[in-house]
Amino acid sequence: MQMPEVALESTVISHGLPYPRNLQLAQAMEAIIHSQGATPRTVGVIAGEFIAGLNPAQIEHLATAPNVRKVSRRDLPIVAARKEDGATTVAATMWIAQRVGIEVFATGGIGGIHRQTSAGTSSDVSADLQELAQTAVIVVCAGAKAILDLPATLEYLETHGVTVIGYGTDDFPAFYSRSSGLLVDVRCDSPAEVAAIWRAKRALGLPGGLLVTVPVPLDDEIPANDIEPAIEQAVAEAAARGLRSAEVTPFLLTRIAELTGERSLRANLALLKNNARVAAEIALELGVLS
Ligand code: PSU
Ligand code: MN
Repeated sequence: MQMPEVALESTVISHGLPYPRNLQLAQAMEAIIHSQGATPRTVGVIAGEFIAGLNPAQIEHLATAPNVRKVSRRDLPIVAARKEDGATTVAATMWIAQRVGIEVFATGGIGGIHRQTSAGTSSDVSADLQELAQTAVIVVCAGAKAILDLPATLEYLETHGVTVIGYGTDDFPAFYSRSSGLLVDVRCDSPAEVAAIWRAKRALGLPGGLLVTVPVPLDDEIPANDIEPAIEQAVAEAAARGLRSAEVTPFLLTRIAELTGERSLRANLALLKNNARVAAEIALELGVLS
């Protein structure tokens, strides 16, 4: 039997949360997975080497070092060739996890299709979506932030054959908020139900991953009406600055955290820990029959 393992990403550590909360969070997610009886494997790049299972010193390095490169799929050959350090996004973490045979991955929010600016500039589509279409890993997240165009993001996933599961919900969660007002494809209320859909997908020979969306815990939710003004302000500022490519998501995340203060940080930490727990339960379930 394969040891139940859960992959964790490192962009959220280097670029998604401020120090020292980022380091505490990375350690807390690992501890939760351990306490469930599974093994955490935080993924990142150290001196050009892809590592699934960073040691505590390496995690601390990615939490504290300035200018660690944000590594999505397109950056993998750059950091490998130049022997750089890197913090992996959902896309790059999935790719590395699949390579070493890890089937379950816990994160906060996936990237997606960005909202159009008022100037109508062309859309920015995260490589996370394409990775879900082609790489066989179960990604456990709290949906995606409403900084994105969520209807367009779900349409993309549908077009590319990515099944979207609501864990204990019929609604696609919007990260800080428990519902986006959009529906998921199917609701699962237990790890066994998720495992059954995963096994069926594999048995049918369908490529790609599975997206398991878990609403933020009730006590830490920020209602959509409370968060929307901060999102609109941040999106407008990003457009005004002419930000592009990989800069956009970290800017929006940082700005919303600044505009909403401790409240958004608390929601962010709560949902990440909750997702670690759910991912460990799914990994254990997969281990039972494999
Ligand atoms: N959304 C969040 N927090 C994050 C990210 C997204 O709420 O930390 C990070 C993840 O690592 C995700 C990446 O894979 O941003 C997406 O970046 P881009 O949109 O540039 O693909
Ligand atoms: Mn992008």
